[in-house]
Amino acid sequence: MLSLFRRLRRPCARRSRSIPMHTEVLCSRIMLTSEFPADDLPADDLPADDPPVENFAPYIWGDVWTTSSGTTVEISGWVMDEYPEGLTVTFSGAVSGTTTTDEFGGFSLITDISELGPIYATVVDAGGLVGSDEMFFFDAVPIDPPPIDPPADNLAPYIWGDAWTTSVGTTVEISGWVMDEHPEGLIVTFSGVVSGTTTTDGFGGFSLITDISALGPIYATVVDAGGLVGSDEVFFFDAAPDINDFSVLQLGPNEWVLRGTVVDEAPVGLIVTFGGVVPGGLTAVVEADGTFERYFTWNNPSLGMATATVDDVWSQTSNLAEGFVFV
Ligand SMILES: [Ca+2]
Ligand SMILES: [Ca+2]
Repeated sequence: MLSLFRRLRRPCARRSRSIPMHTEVLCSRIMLTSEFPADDLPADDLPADDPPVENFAPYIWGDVWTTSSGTTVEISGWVMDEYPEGLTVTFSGAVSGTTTTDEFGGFSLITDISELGPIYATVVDAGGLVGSDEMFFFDAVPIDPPPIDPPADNLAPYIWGDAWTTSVGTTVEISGWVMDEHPEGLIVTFSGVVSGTTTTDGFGGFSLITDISALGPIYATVVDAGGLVGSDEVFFFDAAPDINDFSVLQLGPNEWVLRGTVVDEAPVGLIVTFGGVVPGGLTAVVEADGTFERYFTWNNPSLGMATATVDDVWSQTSNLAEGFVFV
């Protein structure tokens, strides 16, 4: 009984500043009549000469909230009446539907709202008396949220990159950073002598290992979530090879060897070509450590200079190395 009393008080209290005077009177009357509802008392305890309870029109109060899911809203509220349970609440206006009050007069309906506009809730009590309320779904919560504009202070992303050889052929690694308000997950697009894309990590870092078609400019471009663009020109430096310590040695009566070292970013597999006084057509393959040697038979050695040259993977030609042939 006490809980019923409290539940009935709540809507009256919440509406006390705005409900009409007759409603406050009704609230008080409900409290009084509810303290001794006829159903809870034995029949022989009812005063025999009690006048019949006067039926008052139901009072209905409701409000509407977004469910934050599309145009679905929740309407809930209370009906105060001598017998508030099981009454049908009918909605019209921007919402169409019905629901039924619980034992305390509470009701709730989750439904779609067709448009922004007034919602009318109507209830009819057991005696045929009508109560109604007008609810407004505030359009501060938009039915169709407009696209989110980028913040006015969105700054263009800043991108910085560099490229290094992997020391394997023409494969290079390009890596760098994007600085932005939201640097993660941005796509970096490469053009110029490199074609490809990669995605920034949580800190704006990026890396791509790829073949480079030729020595030349590499452009890295990034677009932030607001559509602003940042770009950088990445320079890949690669020097022509150098041949050091080139020598021609006689090992036996007709056995000779050409030796030297290639200094280059990616020396392995380069082909050294020999010339000068040594027999024509001699070449050597450079090892990973840059060294090369070529053994050959030379029956009629000539006094003079042997030469060696090598092209790197970018077809850049080395110095012309010379080694004196002592016969
Ligand atoms: Ca930005
Ligand atoms: Ca080189």
